[in-house]
Parts: sequence; C-alpha cells; structure tokens
Amino acid sequence: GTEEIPGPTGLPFLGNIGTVDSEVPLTSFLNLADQYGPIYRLNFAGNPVVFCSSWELINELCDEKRFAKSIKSALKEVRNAVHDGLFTAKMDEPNWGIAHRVLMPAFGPLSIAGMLDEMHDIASQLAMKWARHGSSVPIMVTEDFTRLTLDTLALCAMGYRFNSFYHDEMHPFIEAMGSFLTESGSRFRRPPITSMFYRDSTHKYFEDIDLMRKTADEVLKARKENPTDRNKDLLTAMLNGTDPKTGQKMTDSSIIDNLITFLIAGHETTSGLLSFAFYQLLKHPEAYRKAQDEVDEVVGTGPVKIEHLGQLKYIAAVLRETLRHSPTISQFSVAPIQDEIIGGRYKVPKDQPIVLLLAKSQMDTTVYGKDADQFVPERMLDENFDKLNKEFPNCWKPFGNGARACIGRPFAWQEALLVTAMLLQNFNFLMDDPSYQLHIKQTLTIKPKGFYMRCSLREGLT
Ligand code: MNH
Repeated sequence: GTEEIPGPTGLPFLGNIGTVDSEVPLTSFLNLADQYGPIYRLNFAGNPVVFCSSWELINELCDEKRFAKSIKSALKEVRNAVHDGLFTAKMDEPNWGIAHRVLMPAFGPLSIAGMLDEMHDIASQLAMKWARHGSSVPIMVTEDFTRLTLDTLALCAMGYRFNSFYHDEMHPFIEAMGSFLTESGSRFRRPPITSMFYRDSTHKYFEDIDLMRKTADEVLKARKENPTDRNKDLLTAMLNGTDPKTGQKMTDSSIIDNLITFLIAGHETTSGLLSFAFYQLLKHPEAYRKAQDEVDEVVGTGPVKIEHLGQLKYIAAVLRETLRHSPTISQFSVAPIQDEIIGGRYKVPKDQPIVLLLAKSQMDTTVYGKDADQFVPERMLDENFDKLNKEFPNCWKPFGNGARACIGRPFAWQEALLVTAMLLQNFNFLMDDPSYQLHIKQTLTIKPKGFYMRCSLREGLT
C-alpha cells in the first residue's frame, strides 16, 4: 500500500509560509527534515512541494527516465529576468537545446585551459589588494571573493572588465542581482493575493531586473562595437555559433538572457565555495597545513601553471568536502514525468515539484558513516571519492544532475583550484574572530555570514 507524505499542517490559504524562516529558508528545511524524516511535504499558498533528503531517495530522483528538472519553484520567478535561458528553461523549450549545443564547446578542456591567464589576472588583483591590506585590517571574505568571481567570469566569458577591485562599492549589478534572487524566492513562497502588501518590493524587483538587463545589453553592445579575435570565449560562441542540430543561431534576446544567466550562475556559487573553503581550512589547522604543504611542493614559489592544477589532489579534496558540507546551491528540484511512487510507498503525481535537499542528503550517515558531520578532506581524495560514487551513486551532487547539471563546472573548478593555491602560496591566514560561529546568508545560493579573515604575506616568497 501507499502512505501519506508527512508534514506540518498549515494555514488554510497561506499554507506553510509561517513555517519557513524568511531570511534563511534552508535552516527551516533542515529542521523539518530532522522532525519529519527523509521525506516531507510543505504547502506554499496552494502549491504542494515535497522535500527529500536521504541518499536513497536522492539516488532514486536522479533517474532521468522517471524525473526531469522542475521550473515550478523559485526558478519560475527567476524567469522574470532570464526567461528560457539555460538555467531556467523547461526541458521542452527549444532555446535550451540550442544554447546548450552552441555553448558546450566553450566549456571544453582546451577552452577552459586557455582562460587560465585571465583567471590569473583577476586573482592577482585580489592578492595585491590583500597584500596592501596587511594583517591589521580584517578582510570581508565573501565580498572580495564575489569581486573576484564576478570579474573573472565577465573577463573570461565576455572579455568585459567590471574592475570591482578598483571600487569600494560593489558593482550595482551585484546588489540588483542579490535582491532579485532573494525576492524571487520570497515571491514564490507567498500567495499572489498578498501582492498588495508588497508593492514596494515588487517595484524594486522590476527595477533590479531592468538594471541587470541593461548591464548585459552594455556587454553585448561593447562587443558588437569592438569585434575581437577572442574566438574561444562564451560571447563569441553566442554571437557566431550555429546549433549543429537545427542550424539555428542564438537570437539577441536569448543572448541577453544567457549573459545574465552566466553572470548570475557563474559567480555567486564559486564565491560561496571559496568562502566556505577558507572557513573550513581555518577551522581545521591540520587540513590547512596539508593544503599549504601541497602548494609548496607542487608549485613552489613561481606562478601557478595549468600543469600544476591536476596535481593539487589534496586541495581538490578540500573543495569537494567543502561542497559536501556547504553545497552553495543547497537544493534543486525535479518532477515526475508520469505519476510515480517513490521510496516504495509515497505517491507523487506527474509534475509535482520535489526538492532534492543536498545540504541534508550529503550528510547521510549511510554513505559517509558516523563522522558524516565532520570535515575530513581525506575521504574525498581521488581514490576514495571514486569508491564512494561507485558504492553510493549520486551521493555527491553539488553540480546537479544529468543533462541539466552545471555546464560551468570545469570553469568553476579551475578557478577555485587556482585561487586557493595562489592564496595559500602567498599568504598566511587567520580567523579575524577565533570564536566565529558559522552562520548562513541565503539568497538562492548560500554563503558564510559575517566571516572575516586576516592575512599576512609569507616570508621569503614573491
Ligand atoms: Mn552552475 C547549473 C552548481 C558554477 C553555470 N550549477 C547548475 C546546477 C547546479 C550548479 C547545482 C543545477 C541546478 C538545477 O538543477 O536547478 N555551479 C554550481 C556550483 C558552482 C557552479 C556549486 C561552483 C562551485 N555554474 C558555475 C559556473 C557557471 C555555471 C562558474 C558558468 C560559467 N550552472 C551554470 C549554468 C547552469 C548551471 C548555465 C544551467 C545548465 C543547464 O540547465 O543546462
């Protein structure tokens, strides 16, 4: 027989909106998993949503023959800005396939390797800033990593310089994007009928969208006015690429949608990863020492080169373990292609959104054992990582699943390895407040809140 999916009862028309913390919804979703177990349902203003958080259920939901990406949750609101761009397109919208096929080559190993010099350029700007800071000034970690990743994405993918390190204020795009993403989440969770109470936020919301589209438009115009020989970058692929399957090119409006998509998807997540990684390294001195020793051994005192990156095995493990603990996209959604029974006993109708709660499933003791909640990079070294994935398929999913998995993964990985290595090579770091306790700031992605470090240049190194 089948069983009801457990969950809290909600108010008649607001549903469970009061159950969910508006600042950090993730905290509520995790608490509810502790309370109701690996599957529960909530109701947002008449829209039921099922949450799953055990490895077993996640593994079942990663079967693309039975489940497909769902755009019904907060992503539906993100479409207000980027429509059927790569991230937010429905599977059956033709622009997804066109953009996917046109852009895949730009994420091939050679293209990404070719971006190392420009990644290095921006990483050096960060290192210069921190070197001038000296140890007396606390570093606002997430802000500087956001400057880094936004500038890196825009330069490598579009040949555009935001020059964030030359301004005290963050580029207005960042503020607009942050509030747009937060508001997209809130809009989804509250009933449409309450919109009269939210006139100001709605006004700001559409202004933010406007600003983001104008920024993308500027990037596109700048390129059209100054054609370049940058034949490997993303924008060139968007402008010149032809879809091998349909023979179609990307339209200007689809290019704008995807430029914003990449500016959003291509930097928040990597900035969060770097911030959590340095938090973890500072909390775990032994891991810190091993990572720094590895850089000294593999790279020495010269510049980090492409052939070093594959040898940074321990740092790769640190980054993987960081994304296990703190998946910067903490959840993603699928829906059954036909009526389904999941977990052997729970009915879920076709198109019912189901959230895969990575921040919980990646802590499953079935997979990671009794010390699942500990930060242990060793379990993520290549051999162990391969073994884990063989024994427990889909146990580590911070880059999503299948056809709709992250297209930017090789880009993010190269950038994160390079920056971590460069920083450990040149600086010693300390927690600004040794008693700092990890708190989360959530937009659509998560970051450590109020995390400050101090740094000093290492002796005898250039
Ligand atoms: Mn990325 C999709 C995580 C870096 C561009 N990304 C996804 C998904 C996850 C994800 C999870 C799937 C979401 C879903 O199913 O709804 N992404 C990450 C993480 C990092 C990251 C954890 C860094 C760390 N992503 C990047 C970078 C870029 C990028 C860098 C661009 C250069 N990501 C995308 C795009 C998609 C995506 C575009 C949508 C792909 C598709 O649906 O075809």
